[in-house]
Amino acid sequence: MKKGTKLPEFLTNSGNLELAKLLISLAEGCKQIGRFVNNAAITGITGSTGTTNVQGEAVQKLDELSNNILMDYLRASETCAGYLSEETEGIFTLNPQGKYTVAVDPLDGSSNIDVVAPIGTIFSINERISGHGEVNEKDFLQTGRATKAAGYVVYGSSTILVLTLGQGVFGFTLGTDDLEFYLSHPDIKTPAHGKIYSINQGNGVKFDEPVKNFLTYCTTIDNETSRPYSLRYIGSMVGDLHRNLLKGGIFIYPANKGTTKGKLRLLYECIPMSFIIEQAGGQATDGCQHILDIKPEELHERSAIYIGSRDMVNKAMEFLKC
Ligand code: AHM
Ligand code: MG
Repeated sequence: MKKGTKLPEFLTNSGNLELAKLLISLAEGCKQIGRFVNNAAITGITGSTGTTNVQGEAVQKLDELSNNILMDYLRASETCAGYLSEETEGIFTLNPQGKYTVAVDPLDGSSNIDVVAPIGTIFSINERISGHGEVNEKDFLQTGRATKAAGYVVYGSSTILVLTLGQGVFGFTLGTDDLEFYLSHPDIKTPAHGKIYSINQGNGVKFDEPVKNFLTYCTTIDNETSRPYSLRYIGSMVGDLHRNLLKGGIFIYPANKGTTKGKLRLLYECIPMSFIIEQAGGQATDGCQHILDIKPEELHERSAIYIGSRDMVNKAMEFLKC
């Protein structure tokens, strides 16, 4: 499909009208979120609600608003059966006859809202296995290999929706005049090798030795592999991964010392991002296995993640020796 194609046309040509309907609603919801993000400092919706979410993290006013917007738009899609969000503990049935479930991080990197740094929405779509009626947890607890579509929207210097339906990765930039998403990045492929590593190195004292050794590798001089690599870390997974997807690089959020789990959530952060990066020719692991092969056991389960350019993730794996 050629550059400039509008998102609805791209989706309706994909041959799956139910999924297209869902994604068009989701994209409309993201446009609304983008509007609120852009105007937040004027309308006074910056800052926290004073409450914490199911993960014990401070809920920003825009987190809550974004969650409500997505639920409303996905309910209106008629084809989204069920909804899981970082912001709510349980699952919701939105359309009992719908075919798909959606897991979302409505506003990722929300600690960056008040400082105009890139933030975003991440989503993953499954085909439900329960048929019809109320959705259940099994609909959501499928491995990443079963993912039907995944994507993210970055609200940054421009707004871009990056999407995969399992046949390549496509980026759609939001036109500010007519508020339409236009295909701007057809068939994105991530470089096999990059020069960027992204990690919260301030947490270094909490990393296990293999992770520390890999970071030493990243910062050692070697002309052949363009080392030392540059450290780039926004603290917003969508922003960091979007840059690395286009330029090449590795993004790491390792497990905490002595555990196998990191900070990021499997169903609505790690799996969708891994599905996208694999579709773009990169790879993603938790240090032991491909993220997409992990069998999720809990809705808000966390995972360590090493994701990005194929050669760089392979090199990290050599250090981890799981
Ligand atoms: P959030 O979903 O509550 O915004 O948290 C996830 C974010 C990611 O976007 C980012 O990569 C990570 O948390 C940053 O964490 P840290 O501040 O520990 O480096
Ligand atoms: Mg997040």
